[in-house]
Amino acid sequence: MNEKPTAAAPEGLGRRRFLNSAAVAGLAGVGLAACSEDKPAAAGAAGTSAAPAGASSSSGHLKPGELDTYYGLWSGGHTGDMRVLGLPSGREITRIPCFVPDALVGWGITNESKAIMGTKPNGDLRYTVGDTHHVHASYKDGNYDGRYAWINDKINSRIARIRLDYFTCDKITELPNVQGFHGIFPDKRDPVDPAINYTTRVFCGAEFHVPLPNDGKAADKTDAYRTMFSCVDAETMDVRWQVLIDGNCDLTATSYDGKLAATNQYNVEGGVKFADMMAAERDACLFFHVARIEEAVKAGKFKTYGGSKVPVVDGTRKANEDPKTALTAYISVPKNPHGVNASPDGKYFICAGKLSPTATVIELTKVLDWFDGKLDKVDKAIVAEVELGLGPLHTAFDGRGNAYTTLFLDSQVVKWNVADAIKFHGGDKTAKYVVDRIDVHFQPGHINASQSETTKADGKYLCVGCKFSKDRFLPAGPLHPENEQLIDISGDKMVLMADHPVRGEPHDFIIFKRELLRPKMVYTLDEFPNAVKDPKDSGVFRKGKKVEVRMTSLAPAFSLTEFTLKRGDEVTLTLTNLDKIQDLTHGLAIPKYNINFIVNPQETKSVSFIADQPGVFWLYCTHFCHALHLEMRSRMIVEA
Ligand code: RUQ
Ligand code: CUA
Ligand code: CA
Repeated sequence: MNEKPTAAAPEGLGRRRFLNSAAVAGLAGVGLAACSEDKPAAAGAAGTSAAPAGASSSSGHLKPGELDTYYGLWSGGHTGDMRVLGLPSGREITRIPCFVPDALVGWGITNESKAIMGTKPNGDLRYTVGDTHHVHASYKDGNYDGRYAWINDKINSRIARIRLDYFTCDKITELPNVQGFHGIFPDKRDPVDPAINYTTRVFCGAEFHVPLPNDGKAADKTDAYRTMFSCVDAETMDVRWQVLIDGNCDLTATSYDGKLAATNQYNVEGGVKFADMMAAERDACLFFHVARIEEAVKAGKFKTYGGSKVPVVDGTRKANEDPKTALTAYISVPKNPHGVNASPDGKYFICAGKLSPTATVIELTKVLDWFDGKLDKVDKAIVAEVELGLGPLHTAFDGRGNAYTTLFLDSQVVKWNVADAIKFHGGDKTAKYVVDRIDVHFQPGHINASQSETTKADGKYLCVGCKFSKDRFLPAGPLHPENEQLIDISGDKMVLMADHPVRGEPHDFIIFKRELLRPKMVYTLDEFPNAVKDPKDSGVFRKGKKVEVRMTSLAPAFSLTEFTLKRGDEVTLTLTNLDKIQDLTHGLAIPKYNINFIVNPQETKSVSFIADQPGVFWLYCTHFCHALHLEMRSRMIVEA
């Protein structure tokens, strides 16, 4: 077990070698300590293998052993998690639980995950449902920097942060004063300090307007309902400030210079009934002047609402009519728009019309001109409003000047050229801005292209999230999967490459080059203050009724073969996995105590429970780790 990884046998093979030789060693009764000489892999899967840099065929099908060239981060929808895909194959590699418990990793079971998810005073989880829609990652110099991704929970207005080194959720923040938190986008740099060329804020738009405070006393006063746009600190995950607005927020976009954020609005009417929300012919794309908002907060020009201490500035139309002091600008766009996306050249935001067959192109320098008093009407920042087809929703980009918009009602993707659309809108009716159309199956919502909303948009792959799959897959009962379709956009014509069923229901996703991530494949013990660093530190430590059980795992054994508790003990069990080899994960289940979780190499987790059921309980390893995996058990005795 002391051979060093070679180029021909990359570190990723550590576990296979381990399994082969450790099985023999284990069966022969030889100790396994030598295995820890196997070097933990530092930089992991991305880019270390000899896999060719492309799909083997136009279907996106990769040969066995070939690695994908792109990562995809997908929202899981109401499974409340984030999914990690490899592209172009479309293979799902893992799911990262954040808002909803997960029985594999023990998310919502372990003390560490419960602390992130949030608990009630009795220790139970505060929420066990979630509805994730939008995933976005942190930026540096206009491209993803591999630090973080963020994802929203629409149901309980929470934002989760995923560390992209370990692919785990490390913080969750609940936004105050709002409901229906939907759009999310990190800033791409600081609006004033040029040295800060990376993400420090995440903007969050909330859809539903509610009475403020929402205490059940003012449900009838619907014209006093408001929603807010929130700014969350990327590092601390505290809510820095909020903006009170008219209308609602739907999706969110940010400019490459850090100066502007925007949200599209489908309900400027402020309707609380279905028909009221579609009354107006035009709604809005609402812009936020980030630097001015932060100045206003600094100057104390804010209020607070309910029990929250978060400063709230006034971004309503009435309070922001003077461009020289305005914090916000409402640009009129038709009708119930959905989606606002930033073009990779940094020039435009594009709103899709949904109930209007158009897309509206807004030039950002002109929006800034309005704020500077150099443009008399902010609506003059609209440089194109062109027909695309029925039900336009979301837009992606190829970095060659083309936009790709989903047409929900037409079940199509339309490829159109932004510069030609602007020419056409400007009066040149010979400008043919529609380049291509392709049928998709069926009713597409989200769309994204490889590297789309970065300065490195590369125009290779386009993925379309089709909301209905009808007859595209084997029938499997009334719940149909959705259909994620992959399209090759490297040529003039779009080419459909593959259908992929996914369990409901992903919304948005991002696709980026695998080189941008350097995941760590093994933890370090020091990351866990409660680690049990040596099997000799294992044992049962009692202080009255409070009992700590500390143990380690090292294939194929737990450090405690048995331990004894008394009925009624308040137990905290801490488990550190001392195995150092990549992919050597153990699980720990406690029958009848509703406990299961895994520990990855060098990881520590803990669970707390009351030993209220007397008897003998076989704790066992739930994650296949070794030829003697079945034998990997510990006997928990709870005395009556
Ligand atoms: S929304 S189908 Cu939740 Cu992203 Cu547009
Ligand atoms: Cu340890 Cu299976
Ligand atoms: Ca409307």
